[in-house]
Amino acid sequence: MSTLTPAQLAAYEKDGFLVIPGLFSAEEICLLGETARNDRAMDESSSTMDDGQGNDVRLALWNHPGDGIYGMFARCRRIVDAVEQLLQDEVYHYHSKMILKDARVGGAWAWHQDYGFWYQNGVLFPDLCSVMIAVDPATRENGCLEVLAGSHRMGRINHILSGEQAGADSERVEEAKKRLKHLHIEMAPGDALFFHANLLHCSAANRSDNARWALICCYNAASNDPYRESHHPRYTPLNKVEDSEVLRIGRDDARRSRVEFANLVEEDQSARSLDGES
Ligand SMILES: O=C(O)CCC(=O)C(=O)O
Repeated sequence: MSTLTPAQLAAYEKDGFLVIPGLFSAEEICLLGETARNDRAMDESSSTMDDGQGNDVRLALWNHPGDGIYGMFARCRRIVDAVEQLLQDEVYHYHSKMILKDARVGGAWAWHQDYGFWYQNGVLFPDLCSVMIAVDPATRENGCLEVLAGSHRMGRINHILSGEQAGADSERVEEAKKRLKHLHIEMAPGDALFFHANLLHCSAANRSDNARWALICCYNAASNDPYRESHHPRYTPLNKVEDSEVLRIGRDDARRSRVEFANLVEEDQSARSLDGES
């Protein structure tokens, strides 16, 4: 099914990202936020890193989308058909994560490309796409995502471990900033940002009184099956669901929070396998 217009496809190709306002309704997002905020397993599985400035970068991650509301978001046609159009291939679920950027303590993310990490997982091509869905309003004040438009065309940049966080080579980022537009992507709940695996992005700490949670679903092209095992899945067929399943499962208290969280601390070696600065 074709969901994106030629103009949207051209914008993604040029800028490396595309925002679709209101892709999810207020009720869908309310059910997602309520499920996540009451999800003890998500809270317990979440891992926290120091951002180097004393704030907490906290997230929960899962590899397989599952049959709960998180899975319905990740598997629904609204997203998956669009990602298949962008990557021009069948896609599979590489993982999803909830970014738990809490009020006042939510930490900053350094400039990076997602492929800077995923390269370490035996993924040969940057044929991956992430979809960030705003659960809370994302503003400059609470640390919305920032991007360098068009930076996906720079190819993969070296990533260096500094403290607990890895980031893209800062000399390249500073030069890129002189030539590319630095944009703050403010989003309303239900808006979706599709972005290329080589797009440079970061976010500031949340110093506001408002949480900024977001669901990010990541996909890999089926033809880009990693050549070796890692903590994220190799090609696993994705069972798409109709868009109406988001509400149907979201309204079902017994089913909506079903998913198996990953243990990031033990399993994720992609950042730790990078050379460190110190
Ligand atoms: O949500 C954020 O502020 C940044 C998340 C991010 O960059 C990522 O998950 O790669």
